[in-house]
Amino acid sequence: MSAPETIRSDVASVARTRFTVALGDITKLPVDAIVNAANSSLLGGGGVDGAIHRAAGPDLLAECRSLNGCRTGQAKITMGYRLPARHVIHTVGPVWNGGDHDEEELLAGCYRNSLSLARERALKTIAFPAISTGIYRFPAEPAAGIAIRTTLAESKDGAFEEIIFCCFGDDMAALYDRLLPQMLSGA
Ligand code: AR6
Repeated sequence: MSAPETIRSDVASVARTRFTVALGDITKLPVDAIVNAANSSLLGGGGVDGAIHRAAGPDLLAECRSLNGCRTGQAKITMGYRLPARHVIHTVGPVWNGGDHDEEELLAGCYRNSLSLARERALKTIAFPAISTGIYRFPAEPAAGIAIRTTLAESKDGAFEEIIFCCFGDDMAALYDRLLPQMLSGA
């Protein structure tokens, strides 16, 4: 997988899964599925959700209308339409509200349920944005820890070839570049 507008570093592999950090726009990635940090309406919004709907075109919104929304921590799948990605997995992260409202478990659910849909469809290459860390204000470091821990646990069966953490800024990419080797070396 490669894309002109992303910079990637190959960080580590566990079993048959390669874990990669990408810096740039997730809508440019030609993977089996990109994950959308959506809201419970699934009808679009700002941030990465807005970017994905703009790049995919109106057919994505039409399919999303048929899904009857999505609960926080859950995930639903659509086609990718004009995106280079074949599918979009829409998940709804928790709004950060101090940390004692099940935010961590709900965020882990986003990663777990997204990968569960990918596994059901035999999708092998999956790119995640840093779910909940923008408009929903989840602190970046604990969010990255949850993302890595949960995706690692879900890939132990070798179902995925590549899991990409697509970071939309240097600070987020540096955080994943630091945490990934640390956390994967203990795996
Ligand atoms: N590619 C990759 N990552 C991106 C992109 C992009 N094109 N654009 C933003 N990010 P956010 P949330 C990063 O706010 O916090 C929407 O309105 C961004 O820098 O997109 O889960 C939805 O409809 C941040 O690190 O999602 C919901 O209402 C990460 O993606 C709400 O925002 C997530 O930021 C969801 O908020």
